[in-house]
Amino acid sequence: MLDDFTQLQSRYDQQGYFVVRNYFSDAEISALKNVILKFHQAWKQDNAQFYQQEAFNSSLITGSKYLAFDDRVALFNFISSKKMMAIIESVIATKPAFMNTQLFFDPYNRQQKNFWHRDCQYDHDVEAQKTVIHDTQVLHLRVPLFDELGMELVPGTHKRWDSAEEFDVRDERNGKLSSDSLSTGKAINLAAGDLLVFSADMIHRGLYGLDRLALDVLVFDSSADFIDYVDDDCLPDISILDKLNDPKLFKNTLDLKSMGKV
Ligand SMILES: O=C(O)CCC(=O)C(=O)O
Repeated sequence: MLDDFTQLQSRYDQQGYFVVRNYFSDAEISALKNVILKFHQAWKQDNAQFYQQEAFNSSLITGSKYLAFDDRVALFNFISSKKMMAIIESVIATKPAFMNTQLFFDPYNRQQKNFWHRDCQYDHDVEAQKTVIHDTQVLHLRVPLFDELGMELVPGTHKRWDSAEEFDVRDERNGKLSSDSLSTGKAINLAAGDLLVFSADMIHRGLYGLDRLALDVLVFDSSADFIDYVDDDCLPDISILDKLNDPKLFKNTLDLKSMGKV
């Protein structure tokens, strides 16, 4: 079921992503779904207008706003479970740190189109993007809760700049739209139980449809400068830490937070 971890690391290095098929059991997905659906219902109610107008994801799933204590414990334990940590550490061997979670769903408006992007484009202008894609990147671990069309990725773009075709589409230049197809795109269909790992800064887009619901866990290398992206409320407090089987992923983040405060 699980490849040799060194292979995963080299696949990630070369392609910017890998998929582990059938990694989670039905019981694991069902327990996770139980928690995530509670979040999603409460979030949709609270954000009805945003949800109906434009949303395709929510974030801060581990926070205290929508989930009760026991559900948060269950979610933190899933994120830092042996299976998740084995994959995370296969890519970030030293001190991986938890950043955030996002939940991807189909837009309410079925006409809404998906869009190619690199996550770094929302924080950096084009010249800076050319540089930061060569720095340490945030890792997305996508856990689909239902079978879904998945994601479309451009392999190798975690380490290289866009071709002219890719840049025109991603940046909507020369009459192109960010929802146009790319000849270099590779669709990765996903089933519940699969795990997709990809670099946030590679060129990618979600594939809408099938009423998807996918949990993305975002993790970074402690040596990189991402701590300001972490919301305090998404981290476990001491009473939750006490209940986690292996809290080090979160402790690494909390350590970085406390270093920033001295
Ligand atoms: O699934 C989507 O709609 C987009 C996913 C994405 O952009 C991401 O995970 O960074």
